[in-house]
Amino acid sequence: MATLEPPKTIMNDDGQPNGEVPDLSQDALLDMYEAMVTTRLLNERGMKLQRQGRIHFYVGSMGQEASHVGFGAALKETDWYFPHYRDTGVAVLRGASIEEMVHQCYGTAEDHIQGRQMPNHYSFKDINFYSISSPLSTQIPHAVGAAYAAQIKDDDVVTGVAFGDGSTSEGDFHVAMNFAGVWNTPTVFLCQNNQWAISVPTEKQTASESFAIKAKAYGFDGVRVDGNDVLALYQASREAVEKARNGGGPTLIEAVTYRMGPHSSSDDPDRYVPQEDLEAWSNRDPIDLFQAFLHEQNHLTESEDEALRERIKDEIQAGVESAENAEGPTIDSLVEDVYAQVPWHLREQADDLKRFYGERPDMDGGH
Ligand SMILES: Cc1ncc(C[n+]2csc(CCOP(=O)(O)OP(=O)(O)O)c2C)c(N)n1
Ligand SMILES: [Mg+2]
Repeated sequence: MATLEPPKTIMNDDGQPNGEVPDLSQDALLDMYEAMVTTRLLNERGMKLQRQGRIHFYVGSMGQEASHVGFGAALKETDWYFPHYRDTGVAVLRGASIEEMVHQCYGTAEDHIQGRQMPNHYSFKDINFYSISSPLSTQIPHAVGAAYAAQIKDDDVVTGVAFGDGSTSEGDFHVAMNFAGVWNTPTVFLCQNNQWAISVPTEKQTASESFAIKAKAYGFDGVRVDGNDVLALYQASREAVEKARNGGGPTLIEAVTYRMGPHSSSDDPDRYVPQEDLEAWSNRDPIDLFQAFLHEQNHLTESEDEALRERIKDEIQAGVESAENAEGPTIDSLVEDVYAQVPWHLREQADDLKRFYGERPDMDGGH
């Protein structure tokens, strides 16, 4: 087996460029940084809220903020994004507000999906951010289908789709890769190889020498990129997105990264993640690298950085207060947003449920 080339990188361990830096305005760089920091801070607060019993689940992205933000930043706003469940940063980058995300985590009446999804499984149609899915890989054929539709309609749309290393073992991944290759669809695939699928390490996941190489079998290119280097991720994604937009077909990007937190709030990684691996990867924490780059290149001062973090924390706190004072979705909403006219048997069931809770006010079951 040929020796694997190291993943493409731009920043060294001190966040200083050792390669050509992509042409990005200061505003664009700072937007990416804000999205990464917001994701980390939401993650920290979300895990605490879950431990306090205030929300029932959280799936974080500690260590993977650069992987998805660098990728998302390379797409145009009119392109569609099909997220992995760790991709909070792309929703932020596309304009989702912290308040709406916190309401979603609580499943309030102000959550526009009305508590229909698990916490932080966002869905924002107005910003072309497709619904996050808990069942693995379902978004991958959807992204290829949407790209194929755009190709037929001659719409200027590229679809970007993200998933994990474990997700490549699902049939949906292979079906989607095959159709993308055959139809030459404008799709860019991002495999966030964080080395784990819950407690299953990558060596038990695949016998391939990398995840990127899987693209070869489907007739297109795969590239391995340092997933903790937001600039390298952006650069590789930019090239792939432009190629897709110009009719050059799909690309698979493997972001080589590490899951620095638990799989989710339901997991105890101390039982299987080697401490020394975690320590080694935390020396290339994606936020620390980008922070050092921005400071050194005079894009952000330490006090501006501090003020940014305080503002985000305040927004999260305001979101929590707003969500905790909001009503839950109404019982009627259970049946009213599926059919144009609610069928009689669903109306009857909703009325029964309202009567049930009406007689038991102590149960706080709905209104
Ligand atoms: C179809 C399906 N099978 C199994 C699961 C249970 N499950 C949830 S997350 C996960 C691991 C996914 O690993 P990976 O794709 O590497 O993503 P990561 O969590 O590491 O980001 C599994 C097996 C699921 N959600 N859906
Ligand atoms: Mg994984």
